[in-house]
Amino acid sequence: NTCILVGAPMDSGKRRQGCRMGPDAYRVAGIAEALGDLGLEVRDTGNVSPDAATAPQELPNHVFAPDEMIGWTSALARAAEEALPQGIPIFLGGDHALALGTVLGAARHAASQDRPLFVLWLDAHTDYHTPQSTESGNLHGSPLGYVTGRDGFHGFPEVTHPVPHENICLMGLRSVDPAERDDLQQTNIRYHDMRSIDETGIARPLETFLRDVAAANGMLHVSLDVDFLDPGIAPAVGTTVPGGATMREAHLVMEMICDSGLMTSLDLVELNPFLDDRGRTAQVMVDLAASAMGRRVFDRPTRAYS
Ligand code: DIR
Ligand code: MN
Ligand code: MN
Ligand code: MN
Repeated sequence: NTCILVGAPMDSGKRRQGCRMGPDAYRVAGIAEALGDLGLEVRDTGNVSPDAATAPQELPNHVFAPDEMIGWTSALARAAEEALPQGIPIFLGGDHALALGTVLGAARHAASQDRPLFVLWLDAHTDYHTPQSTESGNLHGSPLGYVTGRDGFHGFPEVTHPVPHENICLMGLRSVDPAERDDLQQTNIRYHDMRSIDETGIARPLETFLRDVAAANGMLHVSLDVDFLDPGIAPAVGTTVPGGATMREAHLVMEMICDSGLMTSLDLVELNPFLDDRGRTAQVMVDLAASAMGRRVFDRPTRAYS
């Protein structure tokens, strides 16, 4: 099994800067070593640079860094399409706007394999905005709107293979803008806010989703936003929201993903090392990635997911 590290030092998805330091923070925290210790072959392809692009007039004026956003999206989609045939890419963010590109590329790759793409979105937020619905103008709140094929992303690469809403599962929600909530509720996207996770536990809804991915012979892209985690264990993010996932919940999610054998690509996003406390958030994210890739305390009989 090969792991391909792809740095995306991107800060264009929001006004608060610092996520561009994320890829090197993961490297310093020892992500390659942690994965190598699991017996995986690890290749670090360095950092992606954005394509040159100019946004068209139709994009609303309050959208932040539209040229860079379009350039990152095309470059990262290409990087994802190039990496996926060679192993499991881990995209080292960078803010969550990098997922416009990584999921677009994963969807193209899945289509080329005649397989459906599924997306697990671990986040405090739903990230379902369009350039028109976003109040902040920060497109890190829009990747799921883009990859599901919503209108309004003028000048962005065409979404030729939109991800079906029923193939997307969001977990960890606790900060949802009114426009996103109303639009999401018109769809059959799967969402689990923190209240429902408190009521059912996190394992049961995840297992249901993973079974459906397996039954459809799907590819699975996992997008892990630092703010999925409780700020107490993960302070290095610009948009902390109290009441997030515990280390135990996040760890369980990652080990179940590993057991399923279904994950084909992973985003680690929104780490802002400028806000960290002696590197501990970077370390938590590296530990979670290692768990998703096979680090474990004891072996367990592999669950039958098909
Ligand atoms: C907020 C923040 N919903 C926005 N989104 C974030 O600006 O649209 N997503 N932080 O992870
Ligand atoms: Mn996010
Ligand atoms: Mn978030
Ligand atoms: Mn672990």
